[in-house]
Amino acid sequence: MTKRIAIIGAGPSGLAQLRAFQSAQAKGADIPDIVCFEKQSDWGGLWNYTWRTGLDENGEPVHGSMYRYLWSNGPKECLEFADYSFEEHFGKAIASYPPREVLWDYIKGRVEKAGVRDYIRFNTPVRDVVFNDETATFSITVHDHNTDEVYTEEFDYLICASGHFSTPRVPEFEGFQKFGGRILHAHDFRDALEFKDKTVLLIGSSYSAEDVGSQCYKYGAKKLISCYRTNPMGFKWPDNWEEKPNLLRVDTDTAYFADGSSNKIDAIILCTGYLHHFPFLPEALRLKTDNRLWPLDLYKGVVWEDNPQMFYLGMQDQWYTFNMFDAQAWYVRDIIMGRIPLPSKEDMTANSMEWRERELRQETAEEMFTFQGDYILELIEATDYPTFDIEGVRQTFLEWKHHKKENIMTFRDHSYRSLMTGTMSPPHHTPWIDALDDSLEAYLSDTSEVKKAG
Ligand code: FAD
Ligand code: NA7
Repeated sequence: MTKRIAIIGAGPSGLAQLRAFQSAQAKGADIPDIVCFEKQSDWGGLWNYTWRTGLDENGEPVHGSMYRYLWSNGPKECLEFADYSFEEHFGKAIASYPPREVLWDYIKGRVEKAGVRDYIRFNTPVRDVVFNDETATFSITVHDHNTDEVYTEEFDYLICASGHFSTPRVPEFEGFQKFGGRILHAHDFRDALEFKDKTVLLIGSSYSAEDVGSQCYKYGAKKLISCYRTNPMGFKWPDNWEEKPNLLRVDTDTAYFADGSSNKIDAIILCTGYLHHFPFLPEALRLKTDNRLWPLDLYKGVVWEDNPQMFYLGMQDQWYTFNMFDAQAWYVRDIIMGRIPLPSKEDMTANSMEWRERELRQETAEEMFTFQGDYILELIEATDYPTFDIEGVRQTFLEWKHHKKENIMTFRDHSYRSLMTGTMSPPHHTPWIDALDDSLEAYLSDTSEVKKAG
């Protein structure tokens, strides 16, 4: 009988899995039955923007953590699909740091071309998973919000691609109960205009603090204060942005920091990261990890070692994104299709431990993206995913890091060469700081947003 596969999530990872199977089918292979359950009403995962926060129209926790005006935080050349270039999608070369809507369009373009939408059951969150030892199958219970029906189906394989930047980590600081302004997590941040003319405190020193703060600066915040627990971000900030050590407490309108300083503030944005959260999984199948390059219990970063009928995609901290999800999806496909044999559980765990030990030795950003690049290369060498110039991507990451260090407010004005087509990206028509319209139309047009003098 044809094997059945369930995929949880139609974000970039789940879509990579659909495309991987479709590509095998296009080359003449028989593929299993596939059902992809997606909680949202459309595909694209985090890239499918929503204005909603809290609960969605069905009472489900809102998945989206992306905000208006979000532009890619790394060069698009580092995430380009090896089987579908930006040039193929847009019919021309485009600049290197596209806004969210442009990247969403690109993600959709590949899967529309592949014709895989019919595999997806939208508005259908997975509620519960049970593995039956006697039948070696998964009973997966879902809630179809289209018909308001809860039902259960049986599957031979389960691929969890539900993302891990959606459930916020929300620490509490002394005085939060009495603070008079707004306190929110970056997960609920949507429109930077809300903070125009305000003094905003950002807690955290990673990507969200850097980018949410930059959005607020761009759209007219009066002052920004970011504070760190371990290390400062250390960029050359604009004059109205101060970086301080950790927050000790707040009162109704003032924040007090570990260096003894204090500041009046209007709002607090917790940029304190996300939890790997799988409320639908039983203990025996549940990945437990923080946001890092090598979570344990996953052979080759994808196979659940305790039960190799279960896989996870995209659960690592991400330097590489779309092309890493592809590498993983092609690898998982080939295990399921019997093209890649799995070693014993002991050998899988031993292999994972070697990667973990190497991970623990990584200190610099350069070492970390080299580590992830080596991992991806190992996966793609085992499948027919088109190989690409990982060393070239590493060089692009290096340039990106350098450009950020030079000027955090202008790094998005730089251009890089595509590692897939060899084409140099053109500069964008408007410097990022002046480009207030983040729509696809504005980005792809030739019209500058900067008014010419006179
Ligand atoms: P997601 O995109 O999170 O998709 C997971 C999908 O699973 C969602 O559609 C969700 O609805 C669905 N789902 C979850 N639970 C269930 C359930 N129980 N049942 C059914 N469906 C479920 N990456 C970049 O490359 N460049 C960037 O500039 C960039 N910016 C980012 C900015 C922010 C604010 C965040 C949070 C992330 C950013 N990322 C960026 C990283 C991002 O994680 C990846 O680009 C990508 O979206 C991950 O894809 P995914 O499919 O693994 O997860
Ligand atoms: P990250 O990269 O996981 O970073 C979380 C940050 O939050 C990090 O600086 C942490 O400091 C800080 N943190 C966590 N808990 C606390 C507490 N209790 N107090 C102070 N600071 C804390 O998450 P991001 O949201 O920035 O980025 C996630 C993705 O979103 C990323 O891939 C982007 O593409 C967008 P630490 O250094 O651990 O001391």
